[in-house]
Amino acid sequence: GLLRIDHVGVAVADLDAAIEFYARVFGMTCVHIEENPEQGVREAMMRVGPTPEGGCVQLLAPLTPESAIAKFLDRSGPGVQQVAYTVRDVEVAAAALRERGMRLLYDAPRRGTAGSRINFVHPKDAGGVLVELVEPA
Ligand code: MC0
Repeated sequence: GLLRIDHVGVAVADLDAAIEFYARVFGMTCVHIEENPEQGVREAMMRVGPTPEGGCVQLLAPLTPESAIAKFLDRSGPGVQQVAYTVRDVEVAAAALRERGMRLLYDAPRRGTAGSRINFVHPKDAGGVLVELVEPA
């Protein structure tokens, strides 16, 4: 099952400007920056509060015009793009959700932030929310 909220993903056009904004306005701390070419993103993890228990906002900027984030920005503008949940085993969690009628985007997990293994539930099956499953490294 789902263990906790891992992060909330927010699509942004300019990653550096968004990092500065979340730090200055909300007092969040940038704890990780990574480029993920397979996902077409440059992303930053912004920790909420002083300890990891506070969770993270993940800022997502597009690497290419064809990427999922570029498409999202074109269609919807900046804003919440996904809600991600931590799971112990992404394949087990994906199988359980498939059994409940959800379409998973990938047959096999792909690589996410910091060596995690990830999959997604199609937003059309989850009430308009792109749901990500994250098995941390
Ligand atoms: C699209 N739709 C969304 C949505 N994206 N609804 C809610 N949240 C989103 N993020 C809606 C569209 O408005 C459309 O609705 C319908 O879904 C189908 O759209 P589509 O044109 O068929 O599909 P696309 O091309 O927009 O793709 C959507 C899809 C794609 C979710 C399949 O974005 C995708 O593959 N996402 C998974 C990968 C990803 O998001 N990577 C970036 C984060 P209507 O009503 O108009 O039909 S990388 C990441 O998250 C990693 C680094 C990590 O955390 O570790």
